[in-house]
Amino acid sequence: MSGVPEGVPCLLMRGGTSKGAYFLAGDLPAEPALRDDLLLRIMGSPDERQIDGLGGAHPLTSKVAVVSPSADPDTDVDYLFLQVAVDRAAVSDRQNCGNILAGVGPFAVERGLVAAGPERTSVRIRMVNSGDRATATFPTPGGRVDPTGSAEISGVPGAAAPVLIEFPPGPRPLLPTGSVREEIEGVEVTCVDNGMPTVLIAAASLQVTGYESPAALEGDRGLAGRLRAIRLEAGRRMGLGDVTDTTVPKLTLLAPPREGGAVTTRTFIPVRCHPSIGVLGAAGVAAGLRMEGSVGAGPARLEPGVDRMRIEHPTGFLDIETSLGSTPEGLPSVRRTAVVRTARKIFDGTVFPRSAGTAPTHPHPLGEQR
Ligand code: NQM
Repeated sequence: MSGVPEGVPCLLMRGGTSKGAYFLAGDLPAEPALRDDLLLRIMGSPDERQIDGLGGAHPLTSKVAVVSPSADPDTDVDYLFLQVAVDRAAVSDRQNCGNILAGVGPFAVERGLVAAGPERTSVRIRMVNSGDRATATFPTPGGRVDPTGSAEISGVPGAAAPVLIEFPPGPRPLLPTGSVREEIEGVEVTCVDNGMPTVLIAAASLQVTGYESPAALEGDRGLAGRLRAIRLEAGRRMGLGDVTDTTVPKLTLLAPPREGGAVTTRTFIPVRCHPSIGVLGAAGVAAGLRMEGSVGAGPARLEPGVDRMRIEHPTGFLDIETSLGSTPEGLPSVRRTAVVRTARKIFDGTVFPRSAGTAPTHPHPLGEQR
């Protein structure tokens, strides 16, 4: 053996407001422990700067999609999302990612898993992490993925081709605790799961306005402690067990809109404050706002009879469509969710992982999931 590390075929893509490494499942080890070790070495973790890998030193740019043909006749491809921690040697499959999802359809066409239509292509995707499904539709003029277009999304400079993502109802209850509103640590919350377990909290009930910058909120140690305590208990009540080391549930602070939208948000993922908002996180907010009696119903300004709503976040807004129905027990359920994102292939090539057995000896001392 020469000791020269083997390269792995990889497509680096921006998906929505996130960026990640996309792989065909067949190009990675099938054994999860070996796969995760390889991904840590590819992304450059654990290291606050991820200087020796593809990762961008933030949870939103330390993401991986693993894609394969689907065995399910109702979907074309399986998409496994993996969150690679930045400053810890940890890879988690406990959450989905709706932003990285935006790149999965174009990736499937690029890699020949799905044949492109002459004008546009729809790819039916099974999200392996949660069992949820999505259909992504995007332009493929002349049978090729064309990322150019006029769709703009807040948090991404310029414009690109729209990727319409439609979600049918998922297999899990929208209200994992069975309640529209409950009290945790003396604070009223609504625990919701429209593809991403999320705890909704009125910003005012935590003595913040909800209009602070992410940096200001991240720097508020008192707030961080209260959010952590709420999250641990909410995770338990939502059936997620001990969530100390997991990235779900997320927490979203809500305040009345300031830019003509339906609500203002600040989302913790779960320690860092998101510079915008996750897609499935936004889907949870949108569903939560529509539920009578939820903590979102107070700050929300909704247009009656209109499925689309504008969710404001620190760098702009995200437009999302949702409609709700109800379960036979009379609890709210989701009929449909749809959102437009953009995605772009940045680099297609071979990535060379750091050699095995060369983990940094001085990772960031913070031992908690960020
Ligand atoms: O909620 C961040 C992101 C996400 C996830 C996170 C996402 C989603 O912005 O669907 O997109 O919540 O960790 O990529």
